[in-house]
Amino acid sequence: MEDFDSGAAGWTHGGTHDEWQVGPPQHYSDDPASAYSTPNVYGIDLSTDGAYEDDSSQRLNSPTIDCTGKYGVRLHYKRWLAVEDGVYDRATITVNGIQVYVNPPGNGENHTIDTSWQDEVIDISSIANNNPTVRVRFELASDPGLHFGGWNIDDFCVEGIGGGPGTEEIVSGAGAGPSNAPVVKTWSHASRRRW
Ligand SMILES: [Ca+2]
Ligand SMILES: [Ca+2]
Ligand SMILES: [Ca+2]
Repeated sequence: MEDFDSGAAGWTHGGTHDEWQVGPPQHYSDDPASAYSTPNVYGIDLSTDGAYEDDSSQRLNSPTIDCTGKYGVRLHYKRWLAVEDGVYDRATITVNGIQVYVNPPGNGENHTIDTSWQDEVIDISSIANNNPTVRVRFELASDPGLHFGGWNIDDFCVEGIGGGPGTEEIVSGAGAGPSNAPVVKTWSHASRRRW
């Protein structure tokens, strides 16, 4: 797990009007008053006015994560996100270039404004299972008007199971096996590994 509290080794960011930074959020704009795990988060503009800029296109890239031998792989992280309707501003997560999250398009009045830390779990098994090079990207693209606090990310984790003896719980369904066919697969908390 990466809690960003000792920095963010291997993470990179860039883009237009890039304001991604590691540090403590300061309740500017729609940002939280404190990190989920203190002191730090990785977020967009923690220290000036809190809000992302208009006409920005900025991304945060995880290090390469080795999921060799792992199945049922999930992205699990803490989210505090504030973004205008998706028809105007888009907050996305991609894994190896494949979109796995986008904020709802809304109707101009349904902004996504978190007011507490959200525990987010996203099934990325179809992309990440047994994949030695998994890269996660958080991105925000904004239009010329109206802006909010943007992404705040904490306790980032890609988790899966390595299989092996001694596990009992049965999971079946898409993503549970290499072929994505429904299969019986051992699964237990004891076998879940975080890295
Ligand atoms: Ca933290
Ligand atoms: Ca906007
Ligand atoms: Ca912010």
